[in-house]
Amino acid sequence: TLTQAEKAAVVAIWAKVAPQIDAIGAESLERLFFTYPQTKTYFPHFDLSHSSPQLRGHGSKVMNAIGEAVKNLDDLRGALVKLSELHAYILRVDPVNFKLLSHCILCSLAAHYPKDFTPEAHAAWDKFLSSVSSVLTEKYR
Ligand code: HNI
Repeated sequence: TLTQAEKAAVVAIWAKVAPQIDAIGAESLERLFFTYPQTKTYFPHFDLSHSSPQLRGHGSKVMNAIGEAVKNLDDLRGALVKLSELHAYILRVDPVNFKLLSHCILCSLAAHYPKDFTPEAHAAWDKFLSSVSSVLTEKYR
């Protein structure tokens, strides 16, 4: 669980991301597919070229879900239950990919908000994204 200070750090950066959900989401996915091309195998039905409508659309879905998680830091499991079932039972995404996506989200945050992305903010977001990933992958077990 996140400390009060970590929760505050997550919320503070989210306030900056919220108006830019599309851009940050699409960039994070683009980083994922470019850096770890094996992750593209989950999206054979998508046009994954730079800034395609599908990339932007999916990026904003993912970031909106992160936003829901930010609003429910004390009940991540409740906030993400539907997505957890979707990723486990229907999509069957290998859990390793969640670490890769989390890393790419961190890179986008660092690139867009360099002043805000202090070591403390980095650590808080890392912990937050790994909690989100744990919830989304726990149904596999
Ligand atoms: Ni994920 C669909 C959120 C990680 C592969 N994913 C979604 C949707 C959301 C979402 C929201 C849309 C659900 C809906 O339409 O009802 N995904 C998240 C979040 C994370 C995550 C918050 C982690 C932080 N997903 C991943 C990872 C992969 C992944 C790591 C694989 C590399 N997700 C998918 C696929 C779909 C998907 C595939 C379906 C896409 C489609 O529209 O066909």
